[in-house]
Amino acid sequence: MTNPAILMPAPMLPSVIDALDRRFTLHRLWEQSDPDAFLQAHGPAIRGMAASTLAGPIGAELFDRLPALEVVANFGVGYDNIDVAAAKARGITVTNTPGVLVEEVADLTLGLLLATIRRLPQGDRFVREGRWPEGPFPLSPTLRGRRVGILGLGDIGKAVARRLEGFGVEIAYHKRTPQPEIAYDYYPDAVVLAAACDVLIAIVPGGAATRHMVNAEVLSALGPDGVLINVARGSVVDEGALIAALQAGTIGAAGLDVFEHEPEVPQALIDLPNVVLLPHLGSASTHTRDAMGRLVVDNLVAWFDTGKAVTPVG
Ligand code: NAP
Ligand code: 8YV
Repeated sequence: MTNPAILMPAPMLPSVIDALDRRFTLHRLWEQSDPDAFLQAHGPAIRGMAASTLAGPIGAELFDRLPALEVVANFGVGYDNIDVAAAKARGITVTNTPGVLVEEVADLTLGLLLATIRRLPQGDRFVREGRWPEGPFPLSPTLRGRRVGILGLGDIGKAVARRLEGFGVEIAYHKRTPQPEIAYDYYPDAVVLAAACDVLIAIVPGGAATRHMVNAEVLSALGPDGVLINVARGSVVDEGALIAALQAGTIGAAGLDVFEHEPEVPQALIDLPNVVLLPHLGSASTHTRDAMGRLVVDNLVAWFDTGKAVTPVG
């Protein structure tokens, strides 16, 4: 019996490629000189896909060229890169990588929060530029006495909250469904959460439902000492409104791991002194990316061995 054919639209970790090569007939779309002709010739035989955000949006247009597609295994817990409704309409199962990256992303979130409030990258630059002998680095704002609002108290939001408890700050949250068993104060939307807090951490999924959830009104409610941390998706924050708020001093600072048009970062953000910018590093350790890669492979293997994925979405 021939191995099921799997399409990989964009490169993934060598460990993932090797594992899929051993078990399946793996087609590397990005290596094809004419991807269109390749899909024309081989699309009808493709039964699985290993996807990532590097491949761009995956939806009806591609699915129509893959009539035998059964399963799309996404490298990432967020799957806003995939049109799940279009997949569902065609009976295609979508999987993601929950669990294995939760603690890593939460660690990064706390690192970004401290770096932003205590201006750690700015301090590092100060030393490297030889400016310390000229006088001390200016005093920074503080995390002390702050109230932190978590927008999206899911797996990662809860892991962030657990860490914040150790920092002795007050915690509040917003999500669509309140969880009365959780001791933190619940707020019914992003504006009232921001008004009650002076740090806002965005960790909701991306997509239409959360697009620009952090807008000018939310930023204004956060206030002039307010700090925004975005580790969710760039689409969650209205980047234009954020730049305007930072320039006007409507909020105090921002720490951003994600952007509306990655890997492009607006020059206006780069020029601002009160912003810490990271290139989407949330899960980006060797340890965690390897675990995510194994789950992508496990999902495809389980699907073709048993007809059931390990971590299907929805
Ligand atoms: P999760 O466990 O599914 O949690 C998502 C949370 O967001 C839940 O509390 C959910 O609660 C809430 N939510 C969903 N839609 C909402 C809406 N429209 N309005 C308000 N709240 C909403 O997911 P997770 O594992 O914590 O991951 C969250 C997201 O983080 C991912 O989808 C991804 O976009 C992002 N992420 C980023 C990185 C990075 O590298 N920066 C890494 C991993 C993940 P309700 O359903 O009650 O609303
Ligand atoms: C990955 C992420 O960097 O899991 C997610 O949702 O944003 C990150 O862990 C990304 O998915 C890699 O493509």
